[in-house]
Amino acid sequence: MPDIESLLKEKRVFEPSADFTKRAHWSKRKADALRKLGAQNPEKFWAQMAEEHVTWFKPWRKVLDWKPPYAKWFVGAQTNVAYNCLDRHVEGEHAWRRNKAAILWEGEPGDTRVLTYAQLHREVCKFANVLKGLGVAKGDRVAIYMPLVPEAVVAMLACTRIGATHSVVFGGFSAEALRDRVNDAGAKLVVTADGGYRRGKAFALKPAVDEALDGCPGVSAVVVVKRTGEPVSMKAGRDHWWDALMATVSADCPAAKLDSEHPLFILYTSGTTGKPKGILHTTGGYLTHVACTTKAIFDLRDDDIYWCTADVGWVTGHSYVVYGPLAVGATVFLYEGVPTYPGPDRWWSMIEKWGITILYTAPTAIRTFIRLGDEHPKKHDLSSLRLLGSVGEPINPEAWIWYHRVIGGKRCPIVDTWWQTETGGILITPLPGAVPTKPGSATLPFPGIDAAVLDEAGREVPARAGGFLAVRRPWPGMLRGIWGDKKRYEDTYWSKWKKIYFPGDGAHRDEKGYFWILGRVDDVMNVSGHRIGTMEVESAIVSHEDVAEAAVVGRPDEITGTAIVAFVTPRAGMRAGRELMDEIRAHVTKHIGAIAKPADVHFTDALPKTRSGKIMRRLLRDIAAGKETVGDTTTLEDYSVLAKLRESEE
Ligand code: 7RM
Repeated sequence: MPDIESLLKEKRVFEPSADFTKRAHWSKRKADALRKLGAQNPEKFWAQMAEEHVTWFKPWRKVLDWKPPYAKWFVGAQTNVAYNCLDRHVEGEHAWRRNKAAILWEGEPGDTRVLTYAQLHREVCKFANVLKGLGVAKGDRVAIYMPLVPEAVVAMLACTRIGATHSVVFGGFSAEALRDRVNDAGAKLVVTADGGYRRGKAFALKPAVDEALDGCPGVSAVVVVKRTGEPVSMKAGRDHWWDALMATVSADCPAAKLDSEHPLFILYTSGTTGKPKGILHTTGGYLTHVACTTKAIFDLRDDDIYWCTADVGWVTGHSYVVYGPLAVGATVFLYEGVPTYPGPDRWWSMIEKWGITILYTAPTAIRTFIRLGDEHPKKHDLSSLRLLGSVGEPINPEAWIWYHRVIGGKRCPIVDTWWQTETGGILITPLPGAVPTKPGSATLPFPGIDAAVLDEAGREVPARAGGFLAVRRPWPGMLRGIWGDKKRYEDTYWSKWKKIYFPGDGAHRDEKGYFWILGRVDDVMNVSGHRIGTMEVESAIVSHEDVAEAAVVGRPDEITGTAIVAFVTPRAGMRAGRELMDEIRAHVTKHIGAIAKPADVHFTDALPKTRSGKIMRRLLRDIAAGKETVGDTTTLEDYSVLAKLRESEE
């Protein structure tokens, strides 16, 4: 388990300030009572959350139907996610929110847009009618491949309004990655844009869609948002401009009454081996989970301006940019571009300009800003901020303290939230008005969540001993499966112990029961908060004609958390050198995306393998990080390989 030593040295404790506690939605008293209820009667706790945070068309017969490892939540109930995110803020008790900003958006070039709840509701109804007009029906899958523009949110909500299941594919993925995901989900329609802006330049998306769709016979229509105005080719009969279609439809589209377990979205995430997993989430339980955690953890209020910096292509963008915040009627800020354009103070200037009150971002971003220097945030008035959040990877105490001091002005609580694509919503987190925080710890499970640190045999480990993170009871936002692969769902998450969920992370707890997450126990690399499977990168590298074999591992990196290091064996007679190195990096960018591009490429005659032929990435990780080899090497087939690899490092 990495980092146990350094984490154990962290002794600082930050009590919630009296100011914050006084106003918090979940006071210490409320949090304690709910924690108690969640432990004694979790179904009652979640039912209470479901009643308080979600509007239902039809009540449930049963809170939970648990046939491990399959859970159904709020059985027999009906609701609609778009209805909860929109309609109930424009009619009835909260109709005053009609003219409240739902989305504040800033493009990278500096253009801005504001959509009120009434306007967003109207756009979503119209786009839902567009989808229907193109033959999309309840249960169909729709792929969304877009830059971070408001239309991406409109498209997601429009799907949920009619019961189509969306699959958002991050706009930074390549044509090939898009093709695989479109085909795996069986999507019949793709929503995209001509392109977007990044680092001061327009980038194209539509050509990648055209390339991908060459191999997607199931897709019958493409809707294209005009963002950059760069020329694109439009295939007659298949491709349609967003604006043209929107001009033809009515703004009247009632929200479908959907079963609580109706498939809401599929989101692909990497595993240790094989192709990406399509994580499936459903309607009522997911909505309950994200709505109540958003309210409790971000303490979201009607006068907040909330900014979660994630792209909608990742789960954080689903749960804490779109569904959670809109369900509670918040004002959500969205920014299209990179943090450092046109200068290193872009984020801080936007926080000042828009009066952002809550900022939720990733440690990798925080580390980037630390390196850029304090002068950039210090140039701006950040006094509107009242709460900060962190997600995606363990935050090192130094980064936590910098975030607290330089960005939070020492007055903002920090919520370090642990969760996964699979968990749907946050599971381990501080409650900002109730739980004292410790830099580097995600603190305690959310009420109703039974998290623990277990050993291989499923026994709880003593305080400060490393073990496997586990969740012992089902929760409403949990994944319902892997799209089209029941066995993989059972094997990946439910085979380590009986009836206990295994997230794949290592962790330990301290004497106060606080959780300290140590990262993935498998080989998945977490680059800038994005999980990338070694297998995916390796197969991309090996697909280069001059490459015989490849293994990739992560090594610690100050900025991105993990940097990808590739060990490559060239085909016999092929020159190992600068040129091939550059080609390999370009090749990975093409096949997966720039996010997976190896930071280092080392050429080697052979890779360390077990006798059964498995590459021992554990040993490569030590070499990549410049450490001594620790642990068992008895399964290593050829010891001389290790020595040679080390030599080539020196
Ligand atoms: C939300 C998200 C999940 C993996 C997870 C962890 C790591 C996420 C934290 C964290 C330590 C945190 N979904 N992780 N949050 N580790 N502290 N607060 O990131 O599916 O993309 O990744 O990310 O390893 O298993 S994810």
